[in-house]
Amino acid sequence: MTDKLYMERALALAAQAQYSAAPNPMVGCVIVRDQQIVGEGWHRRAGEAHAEVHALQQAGAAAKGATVYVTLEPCSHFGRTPPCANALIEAEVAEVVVAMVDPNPQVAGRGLAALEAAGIKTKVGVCEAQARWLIRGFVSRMTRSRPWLQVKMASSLDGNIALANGESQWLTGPDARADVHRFRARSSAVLSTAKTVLCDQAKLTARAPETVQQPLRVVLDRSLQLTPEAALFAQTGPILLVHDQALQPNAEVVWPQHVEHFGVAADGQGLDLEALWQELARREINIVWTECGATLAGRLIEQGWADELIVYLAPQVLGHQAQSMLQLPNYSELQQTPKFKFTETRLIGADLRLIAIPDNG
Ligand code: AOF
Ligand code: ZN
Repeated sequence: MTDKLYMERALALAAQAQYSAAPNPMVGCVIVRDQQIVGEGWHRRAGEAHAEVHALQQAGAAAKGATVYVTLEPCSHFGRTPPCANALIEAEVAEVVVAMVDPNPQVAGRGLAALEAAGIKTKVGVCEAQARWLIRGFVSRMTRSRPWLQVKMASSLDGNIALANGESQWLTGPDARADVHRFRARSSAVLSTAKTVLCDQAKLTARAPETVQQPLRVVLDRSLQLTPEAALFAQTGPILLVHDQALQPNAEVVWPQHVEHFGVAADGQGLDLEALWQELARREINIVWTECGATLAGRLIEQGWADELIVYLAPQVLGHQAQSMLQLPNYSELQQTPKFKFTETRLIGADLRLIAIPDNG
């Protein structure tokens, strides 16, 4: 097998932790000796052993002189666990092939340097694009100090989300809705607005059977409209209500323990989202999954915050009098409109799921 095939196996192992690794990155490791896989491992969750440790354990004495494939540069720091670079050196492996350098400033090349200093051969960049995409939330938080923002939309084939009278449930089928719950479960936070929460009686929890960690629920409630009676609060699990810092939450209202208020500046555009992203990154949120109406979705796209669009298209048409899925300015030239490129198309039950990322030319 080639480097690429072993690394693809390591990536598949890493992805096993897609519901549990956050805030840590998903990492997979394969140890190969004489063209045989002698050890495999992946990092299950923060605080537990790293991928390399599991793989080394499985390989035992066979690790000596072996080639190690890891989807992320082995760590060099004492975090919640000791450095993997040291463990690899002690096991006397011959070569370490990594998909990408760790963007964590505590590591950032030091793991590879330590291996090389110990006489271990290193190679970087095998399946790098796949590895980066797999841990795009972690990379975003480490390199941009903000989470990776996914914006979910569900519409009719002609891009509408509701009839003129507001009827909208349900456009997409049960498979698409189950798919949404898996996305929620893979994210660290679910973002919505007070309006959506009130209109849809949304709970914003992840209800997929795969769920290991409930995402933080973040609701933009600029003018403090929400009251503790909303369906959202019936479910325990942390909630962050973001409001205009010029307003004070009513001190007489008793909120459940799991609800926290967070004030940011606000102007004609709305709440200061940059301040929110920073706060979410501080709370180690890697991926934010957004489910909201046309106004916030339009703003996130218009202002360039949306890193990934996930669009479910239902096979029905609502017509030009229905409500569009996005509120955007009245552009006068096509050149001004936000552009994307499709990265994936897939049937989910009877609906079509499109994934697109910004195409900034
Ligand atoms: C690796 N292998 O499997 C993972 C790595 O708090 P800790 O000790 O778990 O360290 C977390 C950091 O270690 C994380 O931010 C990232 O830089 C790196 N993750 N490194 O060698 C692994 N999960
Ligand atoms: Zn490590």
